[in-house]
Amino acid sequence: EQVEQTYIMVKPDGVQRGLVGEIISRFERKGFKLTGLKLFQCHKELAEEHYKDLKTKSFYPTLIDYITSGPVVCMVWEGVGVVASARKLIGSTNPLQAEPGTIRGDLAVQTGRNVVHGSDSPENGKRETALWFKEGELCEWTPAQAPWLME
Ligand code: YYY
Ligand code: MG
Repeated sequence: EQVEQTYIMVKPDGVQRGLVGEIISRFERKGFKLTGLKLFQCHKELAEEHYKDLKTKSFYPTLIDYITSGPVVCMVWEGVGVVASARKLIGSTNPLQAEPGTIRGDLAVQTGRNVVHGSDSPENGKRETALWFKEGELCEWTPAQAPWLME
């Protein structure tokens, strides 16, 4: 049982629509540990590096415009199995296909406005955390609830 990190981001539409608290709350209630959190205006170079695997896709330019169009909320969540579990909480990329109960299934309708990002592998969790956060911005701590979440 390996502790993983995942990079979660409320995208500009989620911030503009006032969904920050709702989205954070879902990860918090699940029982994962928050180790990084900030409101941030993303610049183009960072957006391009974050989404570099999608560079050849037709939607890439509009994706970069969207992600840089307003502030985002950057988060790092830690826990056993957090990467895959966070992807489940987020739901499918296309919100119309995302299950009810997931963030995208409950709160979004279009792929190009799907309110939240989550890393797709433990390696990308580390890569994206290092990309969006400086070392001093992350907190190592033990939540008071820890012994009540994991035996
Ligand atoms: O990891 P996830 O966000 O669910 O999807 P990705 O395939 O990594 O694509 C990243 C991002 O790109 C997606 O959240 C919306 C956007 N996008 C798009 O605008 N149109 C597509 N056909 C596919 C993805
Ligand atoms: Mg992805």
